[in-house]
Amino acid sequence: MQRRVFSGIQPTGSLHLGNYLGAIQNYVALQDGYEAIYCIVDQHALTIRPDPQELRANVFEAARTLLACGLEPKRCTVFVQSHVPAHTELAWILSCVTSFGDLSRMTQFKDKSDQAESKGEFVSAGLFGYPVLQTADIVLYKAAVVPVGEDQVQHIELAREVVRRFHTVYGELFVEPQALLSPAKRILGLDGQFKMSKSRGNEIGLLEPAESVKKKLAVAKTDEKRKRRQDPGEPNDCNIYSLHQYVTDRAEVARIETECRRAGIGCVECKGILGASVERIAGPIRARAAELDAQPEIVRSALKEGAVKANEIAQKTLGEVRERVGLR
Ligand code: AQP
Repeated sequence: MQRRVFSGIQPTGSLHLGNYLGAIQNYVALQDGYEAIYCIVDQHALTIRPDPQELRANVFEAARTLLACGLEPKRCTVFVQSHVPAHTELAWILSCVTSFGDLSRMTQFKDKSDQAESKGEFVSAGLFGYPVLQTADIVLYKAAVVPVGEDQVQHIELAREVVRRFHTVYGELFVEPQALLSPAKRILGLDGQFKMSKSRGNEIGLLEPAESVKKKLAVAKTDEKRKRRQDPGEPNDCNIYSLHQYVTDRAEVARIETECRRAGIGCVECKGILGASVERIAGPIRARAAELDAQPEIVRSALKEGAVKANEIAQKTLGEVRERVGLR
């Protein structure tokens, strides 16, 4: 049997360049050599209580974007989490072998609950239990490899711990998953301060028109010590330079590095080159997404077919789990 790869992506709005470089690029590459299973995790998205209409639209939007990025239903399984009920049942069972202390140490929960509390918003138990549902997502498919960005590594470590505890109590059954990081494991947002993310509003959208990306880049932070065009810059203190490393060709990146240090290139020109590099990646994705918009049945049938394949695997694993824990 081919080794399985699994990963999930939240339908919380338009996907961004951080999602693409940190995770989706790997999803596409891993379709070869693995049995690849990718999930649009709509139940995870409920932790931020989206508008129901918006959630429905975002599920379609995420599926369309993943296919536009190069996921091919013939080479992988793409499905929606809520179409496979086994995820939530297994999450409950696993929550009974998950340590409350371990969950309390999850930095993503701390960050997100702090952000919510600072705005006077409610923090749900669902947000706290998020990593248990994520563990269920992965182990249901006995996936060995999980392509993710760096922010998810702690959750995958927790998943490994939960699997070990389950095995100690009930005997070997699952595969201990391993995180797979891309070189772009933590893309900073255009504020140059926080991880690129939808909730911070510091993102370059994958389907964003080139003109809008250009406007965002124009006001994006660079090396703050470089005040005037004739001042030399320090590329290592510039987020625009850091983004170049993942999207611009190597010789051009080397030239930018040298020229920036001797004030041979200004920030405006440098941002222009970055905009063109982003467009080289995003342009074809946008074009393919527009084609899929005109043929929504391609997206819907991929998700339908994906749910059938995923349910088949998930039901088998859930049957084994029920047996082990005494639920039948
Ligand atoms: N900035 C990033 N750099 C590298 N990888 C990233 N990922 C996300 N942001 C970056 C990776 O993308 C995958 C899917 O992400 P997700 O759907 O789980 O959502 P997220 O990480 O919560 O994305 P956002 O935009 O940051 O959402 P909000 O604003 O809701 O917090 C994951 O593998 C993730 O690591």
